[in-house]
Amino acid sequence: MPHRYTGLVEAYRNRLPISAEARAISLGEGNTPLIELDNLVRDVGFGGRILVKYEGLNPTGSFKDRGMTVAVTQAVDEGARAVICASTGNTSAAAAAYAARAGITALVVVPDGKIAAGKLAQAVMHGAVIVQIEGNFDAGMRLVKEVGETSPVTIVNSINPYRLQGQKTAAFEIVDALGAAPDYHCLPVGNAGNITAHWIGYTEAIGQGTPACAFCAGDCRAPHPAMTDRRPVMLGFQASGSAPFMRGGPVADPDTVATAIRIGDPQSWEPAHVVQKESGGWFDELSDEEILDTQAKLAEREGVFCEPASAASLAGALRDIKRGKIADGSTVVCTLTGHGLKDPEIAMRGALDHIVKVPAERGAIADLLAKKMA
Ligand code: AN7
Repeated sequence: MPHRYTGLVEAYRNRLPISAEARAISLGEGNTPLIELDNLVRDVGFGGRILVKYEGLNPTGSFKDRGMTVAVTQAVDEGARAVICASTGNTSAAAAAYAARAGITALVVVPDGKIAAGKLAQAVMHGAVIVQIEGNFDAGMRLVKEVGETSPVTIVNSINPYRLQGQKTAAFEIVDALGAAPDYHCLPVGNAGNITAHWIGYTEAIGQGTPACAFCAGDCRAPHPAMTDRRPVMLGFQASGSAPFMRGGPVADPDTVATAIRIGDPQSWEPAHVVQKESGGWFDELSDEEILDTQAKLAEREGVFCEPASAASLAGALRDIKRGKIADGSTVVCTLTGHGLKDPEIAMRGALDHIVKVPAERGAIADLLAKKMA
């Protein structure tokens, strides 16, 4: 039987609060690979498994597509003609693409500078109205909420509960792929929408509802058959210069090389604490240097290229394995939230050290190869 994968809304319609008649606005998102990190596990001498959920392989290159297909499908079903978001980059890329697909307007509010080139390029190409404000993500978010109260436009940031519903499907895919939930699940944390969405997904996967879910609020009236009998310990990692969960409150002027998670006032503050408490997990922070080192190590040792923010999940996991906070023998899943090509400037910083200039002669290249193989 021919089978064309047509995205999350079709794949999980019976687990999403979307009407049976709603036309799915999809780009074939989801169904991303769960890659086993054999080399790195050997390098660090870990007796368990580390797998990365490579969300950078979604259509616009980040996990935001999971949330956006559901949020835009619902918005269009309700008759919306425009969507709006504040964004550090990936949400705006996804909103722009799905709005283009639906034939509606996307207005994206981005911080002044500090947005990765690839993400801005996407918003431009998909024809979004791009508004650059004199302020950071948090200021943009406040502005978008105000506009949403008075103008006929649907907010597609993760405060839109349909976003988290779409993003919960990543947990379903992981449980499907492993046959059970992993022992630990590590994510980079900005607004904390994604870690909350994963917890909703894992909780539904054991046949229950969760207080973090805006639809069932812990009292799921239509529980689905359990797919697994346990949930992972959830670990959330922030960049040190932008770590409100570590400081115990908002950070006024967040700064990090991982611009995707340059967020000082997380929108899912309370739900994320529910996740931490219910799962027995923790938050922690990583320096920019640790984040970039891990991004490079993953690319060099495993052939997997993620953007800086995404590397925070693996950097945290590797450190907690080393410290013994993650038990040896465990199965650990790290979400790689975005593709490395999103932020070419970061990747190219070290390029001059990597590129060797030689005359266009066979001998020069043969010499180089011989040196490398020696
Ligand atoms: C690559 O695009 O908030 O904790 O405006 O792009 O759910 O916020 C991006 C967030 C992690 C954090 N990794 O997820 C935006 C935006 C990447 C991201 C996060 C983001 P949340």
